[in-house]
Amino acid sequence: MNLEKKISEAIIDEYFKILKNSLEVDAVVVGGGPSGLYAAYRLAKDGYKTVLLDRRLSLGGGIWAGGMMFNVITFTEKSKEIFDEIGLKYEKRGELYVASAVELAGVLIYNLAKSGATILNGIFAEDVVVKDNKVKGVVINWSTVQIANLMVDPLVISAKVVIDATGHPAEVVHHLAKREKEIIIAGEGPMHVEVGDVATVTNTKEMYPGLVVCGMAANAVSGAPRMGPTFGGMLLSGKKAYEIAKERIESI
Ligand code: 48H
Repeated sequence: MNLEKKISEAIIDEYFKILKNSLEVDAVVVGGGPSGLYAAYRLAKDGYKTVLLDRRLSLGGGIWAGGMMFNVITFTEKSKEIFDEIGLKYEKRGELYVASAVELAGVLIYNLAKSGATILNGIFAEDVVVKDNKVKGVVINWSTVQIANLMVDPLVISAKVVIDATGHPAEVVHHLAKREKEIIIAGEGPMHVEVGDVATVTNTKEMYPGLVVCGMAANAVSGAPRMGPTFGGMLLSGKKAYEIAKERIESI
């Protein structure tokens, strides 16, 4: 019995099964921060074939570090319901609610993992597929290829809808904007918590047929302010992205 061979074979077979099953899906969510994790979880929970990509190995994006690496996050009354829905433990502190950043990341990742979504970590979206003036998928590669600055041609995941949940850099929208001159990126505004937290939801939209932008990326492309370590808007934005994506998928 060669157990070493069996372990390697099991990993290779299982991963290739996952990858092959991800080549044509309903939704690709690029970015596993709070907004992307929530959007992907809801889509997969509804039965849509969903892939979430993150260039890092660990999902969670900016959640873990709370504010300046103090691993506590905040949210306000208007988003309390969504934190109840995901089952997060929190405490009231004046007009704010506070919770463990680690627990929030854990709960969102756990919900996603149980939802049936495919999680491809260590893989990034380096471009989009555009056909007939619609985004039809993402061009993917290993993050290590990017880190090592290697010249390696990518592969593709086809999707009915792509969600840009890449946070401050709004990477997917930027890739598209390089070619589609009608896409104007206004850039992120300076800190204004009350405005920024609401604007991230208002700015969650279908930027281009087949491409939805959410979370911090939604403000980064719309010229709206940042909001610091408060996460209610992020989850509500993920929820709105899920609703828009669902409508798009159903319309095809
Ligand atoms: C694959 C990618 C790619 C790519 C990036 O930044 P995030 O946490 O995203 P959001 O928008 O859900 O949450 C923002 C929040 O964390 C935050 O930063 C806040 C509230 N800031 C306020 C302020 O004032 O600063 O996560 C984005 C994720 C990360 O995990 C990246 O690794 C990943 O996306 N990512 N994955 N392909 N091209 N680009």
